Parts: sequence; structure tokens; C-alpha cells
Amino acid sequence: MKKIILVTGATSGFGRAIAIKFAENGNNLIISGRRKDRLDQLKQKLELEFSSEVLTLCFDVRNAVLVEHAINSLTPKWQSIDVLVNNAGLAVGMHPVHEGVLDDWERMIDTNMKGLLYMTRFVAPLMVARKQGHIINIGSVAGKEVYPNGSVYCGSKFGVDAITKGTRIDLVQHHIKVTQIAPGAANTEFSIVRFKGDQPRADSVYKGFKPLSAEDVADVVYYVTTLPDHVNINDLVLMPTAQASAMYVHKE
Ligand code: NDP
Ligand code: 8X3
Repeated sequence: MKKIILVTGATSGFGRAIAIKFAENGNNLIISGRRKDRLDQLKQKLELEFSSEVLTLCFDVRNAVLVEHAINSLTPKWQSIDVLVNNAGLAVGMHPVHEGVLDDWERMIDTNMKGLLYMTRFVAPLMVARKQGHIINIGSVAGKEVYPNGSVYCGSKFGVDAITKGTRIDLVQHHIKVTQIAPGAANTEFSIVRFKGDQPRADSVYKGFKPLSAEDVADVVYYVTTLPDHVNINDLVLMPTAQASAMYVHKE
């Protein structure tokens, strides 16, 4: 049976690949992000190539009023969300904490933690009412290990790790699955955003080894939704084979 999958950050990287993976497998999608042109293009692709029904929701996850409005304005059919993928997120800047840029900090904390919380706050009640659902939070290896000049991004992802655990405890009585997927290095727009458009610096992150692709991550996100009703993956760390830890990447 077709499920309804809501993916945040579907305009790029993991989110886009996750939306395609679920559409390929016969599901209907709610795709969201701030770049409307990209949402419209993806909607057209999913409808044409996979005959999925697709709804676009263009909003900034940092704005609780917009998040509440977007979810509450869904028709009852679209409110029957089976899977929420809290993927929207970013790293901005890499500085030691005493030289940190406050605006970078606000963007990371507001998007990665508060945006994820707002989405959960307004979608989870719909799942609770139906006694079913699956919330998948995209964390990071940066939510497992801290590295130099990454204190705030890592802090925001450690926050996702804790919020995921707490959400699971709160929702277990309502038969809702809660999963964290924590990837290592993946070549998306992530580093371009982190280094504020400095493409050569972003490219250098992935030189000398094979990073994860967005499709690798999408495959795993899809996989965790295919398990029997009584089985849940709580937490899954997904790394490039060449990456042994947050800090140690074997480059040739
Ligand atoms: P991308 O930069 O390619 O995609 C990020 C997505 O997040 C975009 O679709 C962007 O959409 C959306 N987004 C960012 N800010 C907001 C906002 N305020 N409101 C709504 N949407 C927003 O990066 P990735 O696909 O790599 O990253 C996806 C997630 O995976 C993030 O949470 C990231 O932290 C995490 N991650 C990434 C890793 C990597 O190495 N790439 C590894 C581990 C985790 P738009 O700009 O249109 O709003
Ligand atoms: C993204 C991966 O190693 O840049 O979360 O923090 S890393």
C-alpha cells in the first residue's frame, strides 16, 4: 500500500535522493525546503517517472509559525503521514569556539535542532492520533564524536542524538518508531554551504577517498522503513569504508 512520506530538505542532497527512493518504491511524497523552483522540478520528476502523488511545502523549518501552518493546512488525506524524515540541516563555518561567528551558530542550532523539533511537534500528534508512524532523524557522525572547529555543528548533532532518544521514549506507548541515521562524509551541497560557496575548499574535503553518495544514504533510510512492524532500528551509523571515525579518513 502507498505510504505518505514527508521529507524536509528535499531540494538537495540526501533529502532529494530520499524522496526519489521512496517514489521509486511506489509511495506518495510531501517534499519541503526553501527553494521553490527545485521543489517544483522534483515534484514534476516524481509524478512523471514514478506516478507518485506529490505535494510541495515551501517553508523555512526555523520558523515555528510557518511549520505549524504548513502541517495544519494539509488536507486529512495528506495529514496521514506514515514517515517523517527530518533531514533539513546544515553546517556553516568552521572556527574555534572563541572565534565563532554568531550568525553561523544561530543558523545551525535553529535549523538542526529547533527546526527538527518544530517538525516533530506538529507531525507527531497526527501519528499519535493514528497510533502509527515512523520518525527518522538525520543525525551525523558529528553527533557521536566531536572534532576541532566543529563544536557548534557537533553540538547541534549531539542534540539530534539526544532528541531522537527522548522522542523514542515519549512515543513508544503510541506505537511510533523513532530512528536516527548518522552518516559520515557524503558529497552533497553540504560542504559548499559549510564553506560559504568556496567550491575548491568544499571539493578538497572529498579528495583521495570515496565518500558516501546521497543515494547511499537514501538506500539506508528506505531500508529502515521496510522492517516488520515489531522491529525498529534505533540508531544507525553509516560511513564511507575509508572513514574510520569522524577525524580519521584514509586518503590515497
Ligand atoms: P545539502 O546541503 O545538500 O542539503 C541540505 C537540505 O536542507 C537542502 O535541501 C536545504 O534546502 C535544506 N535546508 C537547509 N536549511 C533549511 C531551512 N532553514 N529550512 C528548510 N530547509 C532547509 O546537505 P545534505 O543533503 O548533505 O544534508 C542533509 C542532512 O544530512 C543535514 O541535516 C546534514 O547535517 C546531514 N549530514 C550531512 C552529511 C554530509 O557529509 N553531507 C553527513 C552527515 C549528516 P533549502 O536550501 O532549499 O531550504
Ligand atoms: C557531516 C559530516 O564529518 O562533516 O555531518 O561532520 S562531518
